[in-house]
Amino acid sequence: MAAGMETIEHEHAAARASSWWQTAVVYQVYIRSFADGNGDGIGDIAGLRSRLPYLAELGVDAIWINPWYRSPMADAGYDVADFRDIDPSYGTLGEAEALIEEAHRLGIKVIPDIVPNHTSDQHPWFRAALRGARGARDRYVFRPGRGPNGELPPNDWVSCFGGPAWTRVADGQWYLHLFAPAQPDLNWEHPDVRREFEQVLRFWFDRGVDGFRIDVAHGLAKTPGLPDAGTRIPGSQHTDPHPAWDQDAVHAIYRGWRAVANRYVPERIFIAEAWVRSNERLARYLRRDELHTAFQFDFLRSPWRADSLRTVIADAMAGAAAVGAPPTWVLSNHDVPRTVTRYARSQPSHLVESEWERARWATEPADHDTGRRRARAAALLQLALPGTAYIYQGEELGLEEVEDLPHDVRQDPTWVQSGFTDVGRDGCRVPLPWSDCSAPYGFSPGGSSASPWLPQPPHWESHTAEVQAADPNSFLTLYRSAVRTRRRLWENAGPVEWMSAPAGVLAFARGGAQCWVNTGADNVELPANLTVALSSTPGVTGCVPPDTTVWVVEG
Ligand code: TEU
Ligand code: CA
Repeated sequence: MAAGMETIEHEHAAARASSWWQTAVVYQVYIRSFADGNGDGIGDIAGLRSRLPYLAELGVDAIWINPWYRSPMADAGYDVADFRDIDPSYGTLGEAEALIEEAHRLGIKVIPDIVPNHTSDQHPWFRAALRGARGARDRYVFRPGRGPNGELPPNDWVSCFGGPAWTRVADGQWYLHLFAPAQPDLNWEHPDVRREFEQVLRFWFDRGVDGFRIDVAHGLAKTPGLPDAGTRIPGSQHTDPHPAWDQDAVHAIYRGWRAVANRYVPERIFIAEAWVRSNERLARYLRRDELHTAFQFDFLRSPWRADSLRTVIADAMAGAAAVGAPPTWVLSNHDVPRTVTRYARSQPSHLVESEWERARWATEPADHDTGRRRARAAALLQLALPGTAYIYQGEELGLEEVEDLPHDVRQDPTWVQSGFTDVGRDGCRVPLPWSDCSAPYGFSPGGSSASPWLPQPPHWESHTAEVQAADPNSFLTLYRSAVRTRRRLWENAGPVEWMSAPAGVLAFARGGAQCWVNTGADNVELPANLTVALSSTPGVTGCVPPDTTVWVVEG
């Protein structure tokens, strides 16, 4: 067990002045698709452990691991049946403890995902609720239906995956699920729920984890009385107020969590996944007695256009600064189409509410060469900004969204729940290519008979980590150099100072270095006194070509 049980209240300001998480590069491990240690075609802890040296070489400060708890996998592990155990397909609790230790030895912090909005329908609490055990339904959101025989759902809320957010059980009551029917929402007004999650936090903090990414952090508290949402659907959570999202009552929960975290040394931190409608709303989660950081998703919703990117970056920095939190920069994750593919098509003129849906259904052919050039440039932009940067596994290999998965292999519940109209998120979850000339590309150990749980495209032969490690101009080599150079040029370089730049170009200085981003169609000359320290396009000096970012220093 890790040290840290003594009661130490942090001097908050002092902690903020010097903490690793304020400038961290965090790598997102989608465990199911990262590396398979036992040859069953499913990524696992043993596989992750064997690839820790790769992550150390990449130079990341921490890993965020998507849910690894015991789960029937109705939503890839976001349906948790036991928060205190590892799913057998991923390994054992002992293996998780060994992984945490070994990552720490390599200087990598470990941040699991916690899922407090809902449980699995196989969780003992929900099974008790279905049996009608006394008081058990109060831990969830059960209600009688509307209509003469209660045959209509209690309100008009819609599930994020499609269809009504309510399912009727045998005795006629309905329960709420903002996601899949196998993910019943918890009732956070119930003291059992609060107590249980604070204990789960302690369970993992005692095993040495460095923090948690909080799933659907904006969803836990619902407006009392569960009023109709009107025409607003949960999918529009990004813009409109909705009785299920971002309710003020959620903040008391996080004040309780922060008090739990504050009792540990070294510091334990929280990252909120909160889709809220403004930077002002997001900042409320980051008040000094609440969470440490929160994802800011406008960066990934921005088209590849200098004016839009500049607005998004400036707003995100101002929002975070208002509460003294570091800004966070995300280009993609396991829920949205991969960056290369978003940038591979014509770019809309402004921020897109549902950028990923647009990309999923775009009929325009994808130009992956352009997408890759822009994704490389975006990576250097991301890594030059103050605050924390998140790299979703495979981004460092320049992988594209797999848009042509056969329908019969799709696993995301979105596909079925949308009535087969939304292909969902499987295309960004395809197992990583590590080595070799054919599938499974080293994802599973040699001689394994099982295929990867989603099929990998044949051309990934030229995108393996092995091929890229040997190529000085590869994506992987760029990321490795960028993460290292970031420490030297940007880590404590101070605030962004915008510079005037031609249309289509974004330029700023931080400390003694400058970052120039050209989203336009023409070469842009660099002032003669500047030397290129790193460029997203190989072999650049003296100018910034289209779809290129350069890091420059004087002299
Ligand atoms: O996602 C929360 C969320 O709001 C998603 O609906 C997101 O908007 C959508 O995936 C975009 O297509 C989190 C997890 O990241 C996701 O993987 C889970 O499915 C979901 O919670 C339920 O736990
Ligand atoms: Ca496995």
